[in-house]
Amino acid sequence: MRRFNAKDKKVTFPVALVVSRFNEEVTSKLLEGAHARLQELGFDEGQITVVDVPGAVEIPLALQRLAGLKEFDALIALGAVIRGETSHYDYVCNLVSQGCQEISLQFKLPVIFGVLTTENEEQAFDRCGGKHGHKGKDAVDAACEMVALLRSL
Ligand code: INI
Repeated sequence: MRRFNAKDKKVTFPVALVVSRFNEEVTSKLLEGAHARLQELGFDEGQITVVDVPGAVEIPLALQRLAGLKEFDALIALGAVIRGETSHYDYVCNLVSQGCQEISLQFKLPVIFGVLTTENEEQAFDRCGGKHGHKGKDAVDAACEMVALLRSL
């Protein structure tokens, strides 16, 4: 049997994070945690690019542009879609999730989905440094694992 597992491989590489401003109290925490984790893992600032977009719907286009530059080994999408009272939620979730997946497959590049999709703000805060961990940090770990995995496959 051959098995590939890159979970604990140490790698650093050029990475870009696309961060949406909608629900900024949450997305700024996602970015803060992601950046702290990158630093912990030994990335230097020159390897890290951050691009701000207005909302989650705009994330895929920015990812597509970045992927086309061929400068990055992984891209990370950070955003927060919170249901609140509107059916807009479902459209936004579908557009951003499908868009991220399309870019990943189109460019054969890890595109990590660090976009929270929650019923309310409390659930969102629980997931960016609260009782349900930190999805910004997790996104960085997933990016590292996927880059190392693709290098080994
Ligand atoms: N964008 C988000 O990132 N999160 C949301 O919760 C959200 N809601 O609920 O509407 C949201 N909407 C804006 C959207 O992403 C676009 O920026 C906008 O529609 C312009 O294209």
